[in-house]
Amino acid sequence: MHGTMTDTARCCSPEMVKPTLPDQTLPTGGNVARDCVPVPGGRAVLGTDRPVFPVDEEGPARRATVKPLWWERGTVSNAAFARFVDATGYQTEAERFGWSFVFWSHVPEQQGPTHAVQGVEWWRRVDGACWHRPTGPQGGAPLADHPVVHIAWTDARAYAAWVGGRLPREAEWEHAARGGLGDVRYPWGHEAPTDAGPFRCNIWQGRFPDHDTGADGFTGTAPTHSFPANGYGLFNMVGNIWEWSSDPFRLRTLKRAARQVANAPRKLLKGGSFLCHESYCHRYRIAARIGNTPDSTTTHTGFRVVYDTPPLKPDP
Ligand SMILES: [Cu+2]
Repeated sequence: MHGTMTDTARCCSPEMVKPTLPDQTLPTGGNVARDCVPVPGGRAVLGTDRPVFPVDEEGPARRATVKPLWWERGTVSNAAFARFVDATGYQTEAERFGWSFVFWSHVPEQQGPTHAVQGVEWWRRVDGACWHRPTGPQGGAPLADHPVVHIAWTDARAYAAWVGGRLPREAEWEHAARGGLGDVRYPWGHEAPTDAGPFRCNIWQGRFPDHDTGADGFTGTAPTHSFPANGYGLFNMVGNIWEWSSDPFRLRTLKRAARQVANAPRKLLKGGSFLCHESYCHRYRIAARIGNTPDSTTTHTGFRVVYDTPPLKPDP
């Protein structure tokens, strides 16, 4: 079930492999409020020569040509996703399968015992957890300005198509995250976050997975437009939630025995989440990367949309 999980410590992602569901036919031309900025193209830095998790193939640093794009400044919010669902009747994978993964300390007490995922016991399977009940049926509705979560890759792709955009590729994502600063480790530069601040992103403080002190203001998601934007005006490119990209996740260098599992079809995610901490899952770096099956949904997975042409203005 966990694939490459044993290769490196990861807060990151329990995996799901589920039967394929029929596609839902959706209209296009969806119209939601978008807060977009143009990001110039150029020769992007991709990866790093100082990898923390070489097994993830963070390195070596190389160059890729990236086109100019329009970027949503934040990840897709619950308010925007609700508008999509209202307009299309779309049902997310977590809703169709009836469950999703929730971080243990967010599961409401009334939920009762939950099934822990072996090896990453802080992840709990919660029946009825989905984007509009992010901690399960016993918990509340999500906050409108927070990122939508429990989103499968297929859900992200469906939303992006509806609004006339798409998911970014890895090179595009890293280029945008660096905000014009060159070969930097974080969207704000080289300085590593500490538990004492200054707080520039939403990650874990304290001892993972027992106690998040929330010193950065959050023990779960933060609003999509929180913390200072980077040089291109983009918010929360690292931390907060993992963001699906359009690229597949393939590891080239794994030993043959591991390859079969590790090369199961996966999609690449970028950015790290509110669960990442230097002590355990130091993946709130621009070059960090994980893969997960397109079916997998968790409380810390969502997405951001990019546009090849200037996006539509929303209806007043
Ligand atoms: Cu992590």
